[in-house]
Amino acid sequence: MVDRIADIWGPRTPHPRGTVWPARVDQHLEDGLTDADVDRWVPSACLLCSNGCGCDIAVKDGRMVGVRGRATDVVNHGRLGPKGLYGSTVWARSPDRLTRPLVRENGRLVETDWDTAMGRIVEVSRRLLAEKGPLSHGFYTSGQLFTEEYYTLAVIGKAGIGTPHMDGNTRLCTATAAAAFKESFGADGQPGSYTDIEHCDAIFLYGHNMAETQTVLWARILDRTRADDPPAIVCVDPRRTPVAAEAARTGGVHLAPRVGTNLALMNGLVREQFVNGWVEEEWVRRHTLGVDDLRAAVEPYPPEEVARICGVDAGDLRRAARIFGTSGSVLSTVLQGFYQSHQATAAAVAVHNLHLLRGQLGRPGAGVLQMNGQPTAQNNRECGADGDLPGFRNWDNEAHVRELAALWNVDPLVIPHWAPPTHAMQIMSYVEEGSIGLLWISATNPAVSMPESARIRRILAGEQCFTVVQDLFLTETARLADVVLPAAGWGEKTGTFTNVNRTVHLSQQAVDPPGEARSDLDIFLAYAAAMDFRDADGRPLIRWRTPEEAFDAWREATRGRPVDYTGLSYARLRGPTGIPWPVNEDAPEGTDRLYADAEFPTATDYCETYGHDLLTGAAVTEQEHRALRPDGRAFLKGAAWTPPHEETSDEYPLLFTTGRTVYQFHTRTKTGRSRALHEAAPDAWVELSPADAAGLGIAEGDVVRVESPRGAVEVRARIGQVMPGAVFAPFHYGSWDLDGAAAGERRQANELTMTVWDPVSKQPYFKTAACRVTKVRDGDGPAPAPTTAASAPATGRLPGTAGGAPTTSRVVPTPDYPNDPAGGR
Ligand SMILES: Nc1nc2c(c(=O)[nH]1)N[C@H]1C(S)=C(S)[C@@H](COP(=O)(O)OP(=O)(O)OC[C@H]3O[C@@H](n4cnc5c(=O)[nH]c(N)nc54)[C@H](O)[C@@H]3O)O[C@H]1N2
Ligand SMILES: Nc1nc2c(c(=O)[nH]1)N[C@H]1C(S)=C(S)[C@@H](COP(=O)(O)OP(=O)(O)OC[C@H]3O[C@@H](n4cnc5c(=O)[nH]c(N)nc54)[C@H](O)[C@@H]3O)O[C@H]1N2
Ligand code: SF4
Ligand SMILES: [Mo]
Repeated sequence: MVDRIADIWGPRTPHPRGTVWPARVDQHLEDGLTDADVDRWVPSACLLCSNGCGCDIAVKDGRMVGVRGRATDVVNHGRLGPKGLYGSTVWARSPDRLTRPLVRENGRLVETDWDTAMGRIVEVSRRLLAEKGPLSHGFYTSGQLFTEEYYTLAVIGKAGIGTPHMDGNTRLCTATAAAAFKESFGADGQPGSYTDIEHCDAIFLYGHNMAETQTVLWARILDRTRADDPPAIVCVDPRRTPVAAEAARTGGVHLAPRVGTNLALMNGLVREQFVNGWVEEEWVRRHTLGVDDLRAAVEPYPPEEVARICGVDAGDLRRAARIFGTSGSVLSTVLQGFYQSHQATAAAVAVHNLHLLRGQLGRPGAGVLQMNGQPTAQNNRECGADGDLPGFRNWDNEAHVRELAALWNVDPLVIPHWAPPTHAMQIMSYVEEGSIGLLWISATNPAVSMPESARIRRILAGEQCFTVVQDLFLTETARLADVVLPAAGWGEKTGTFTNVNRTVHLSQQAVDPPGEARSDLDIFLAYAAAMDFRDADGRPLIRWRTPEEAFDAWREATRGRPVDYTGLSYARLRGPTGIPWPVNEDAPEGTDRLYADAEFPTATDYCETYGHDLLTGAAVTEQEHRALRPDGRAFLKGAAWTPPHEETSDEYPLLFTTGRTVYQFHTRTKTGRSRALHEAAPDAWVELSPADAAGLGIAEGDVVRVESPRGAVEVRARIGQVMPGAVFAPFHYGSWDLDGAAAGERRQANELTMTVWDPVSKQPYFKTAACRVTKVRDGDGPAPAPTTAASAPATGRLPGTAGGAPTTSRVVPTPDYPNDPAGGR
């Protein structure tokens, strides 16, 4: 029995390099129930991060009462992490679930029936379409719905209404991953595989606290670093995370760059490859474009200059570069410390540059994982509810638009493709100005999660726009809506989703949703029916009714595209494991790793974008792209580092950055309702370095005020592991407590962040702002921060965070995993 709050990664199963990761089945049943109490187990996958661990849901008396990892699943080999174990099922029975639609009457939200709620939406929608046309509609969705739901919404938005104003919170999350893939390789799609962990010599984690944010993947790494012949870990993070600690243990390097200087650091690493002759010249000549421009772009970044800009040691930079340049196989992972920080796409692309220069792609151990965060972010990008065109099609390519028009039997002119799709922050600006008169928000809580919260609250509360919010709970955002629709959640509906390394899972309905709550698919279908969207022949535009029919329709949209689902079906997905796309006649078992033949989807007629200048975001034209004749070669692209938008000053001398703790998921609507997870991280805090805290007269647990030019929070201070000059805040805590009490805005990290975004990916910068910290009063105990992982106190003197109900963890015989280079079928 294991307390998985205290033991985050569970027991080790170390194993030699090149062998299969052993299977270990983790299980948690609520309230001391045992296997004998469970009526049935329903196959699914965990929806609390992008890792997508295969699991079965325990059902008793029509209720979800626990989860068990699936030993046969290629993703997790049976394991689950603290969020998956303790946070997957409890929220579903929470007494404050939304069970009936709400509409605003005289300023207040009141319960109503579906006909009334949907009737209001349809009335506004029809009126706006008649008076102002399609640009009056905006859809802001999620990284947490299912494929079938995104695809349906995409068809509604693009072919039913014809609005370019569609995006997901994926813009806040993994827009940069998608953008970086498109720039380097021509299309979205994860090159690497989790199986690279078993084979590599070194693992580089860039702005990625994997130990807390994909705990099961980190357990997979620990099972190599704690065995013989471990890979060297290199960590790029301004905090001393568990990843950084592992770098020290394995003889790797922890580079802690000043917040906002990632690109300078990357340029330094790339330059070292050239200077030391580590570039695989022949591979680069055959498979890439742009090496001379890249060499010139990184020339101004010798180690001493990088040291000056980033505040890292020049020797450490050289050591990290040497590990990259001399290892036989390297795996890199990238996440929000890059995607949400200054010059995001350029920095993420620089990781590709390193791999391309060294020919480190497409074979076991040599891979890139531009990570996702949300469990279904990938599907939104694939299906195009985020504004992209479905199937990684290029909105700028008339032939791609015609393919979709033929598939949907609509006039190509209906499908918005006259300008780039509108990104989320721009959608909010149109809502602010009132040119978008109907904003439909599904499965996201922007009042807490978007930057510059005061502005977002003002926009959503304003009279100028009619807002619909579709959620499980009355969130901060739902409280500002005109209509609130009660949704069914995970386990209460059926659908598919795709994890970081392209593995598709079928998540089956285990229980009924509460009250009148409906699946997001049913809600979108009901809207489409009420709006009576028709195709060119007058038939209903959307002809599917069930999740499976929606999946089959989506599968057709992937034919001939890189994201090829043609070999997948619900029947196939009911098997023992998720299956990574592409799945087709050539690859019936799916594909573990892309680009094994170093053939990239860059041909002008095939690619998803013609590309951009990484410094300015200026678009490359079709003609320019064609003239380069990329024809399957990857792009090497560089850019100069520029100082971040908001630098420190006398008034705001510290750098503010934000992120996560292992125990909470986002705005906590699920994890906050689990007692174990809630108590492990019950309230907001900020992390200060011991040096800064001493200078400001601040001790552990003191209440401090943190201010930026946009707002302030008052929370307790953890004297922690962040580098001097930086202040770290978790963004999980909104203005309402989960027991329904108002907590005020004084603890919401996004009060301080700013409305700026990357020029290429348009991802907002949650990780750079200037701030000042002052002490408000003495504390009465330690900060409410966990004492484990990256939030551990610098002194290490506080008791360890614990208190998870017992879970079981059993090592079981290791099955064969399809496609696994170390032990597949
Ligand atoms: N427990 C938990 N797990 C999650 C989630 C969750 O909410 N909770 N959310 C999921 C989602 S949607 C996402 S997107 C992922 C995010 O996963 P991560 O990206 O791993 O998480 P973050 O904490 O946002 O940021 C990672 C690290 O970036 C560092 N950082 C901050 N500024 C900079 C900088 O300028 N440069 C560099 N190099 N690093 C910087 C921070 O110190 C932090 O340790 O996690 C997923 N998994
Ligand atoms: N300062 C700062 N801000 C950040 C970040 C950061 O690192 N720092 N990270 C950003 C990132 S990467 C992300 S991903 C976002 C996350 O930000 P949000 O998406 O706003 O966070 P969640 O709390 O996951 O919101 C999801 C909502 O969907 C609801 N929901 C869950 N399942 C379903 C369903 O099946 N149907 C419906 N209709 N609703 C459902 C939940 O109750 C919840 O209210 O935050 C971003 N904001
Ligand atoms: S690693 Fe992610 S997907 Fe796996 S159990 Fe944890 S939260 Fe769920
Ligand atoms: Mo995310």
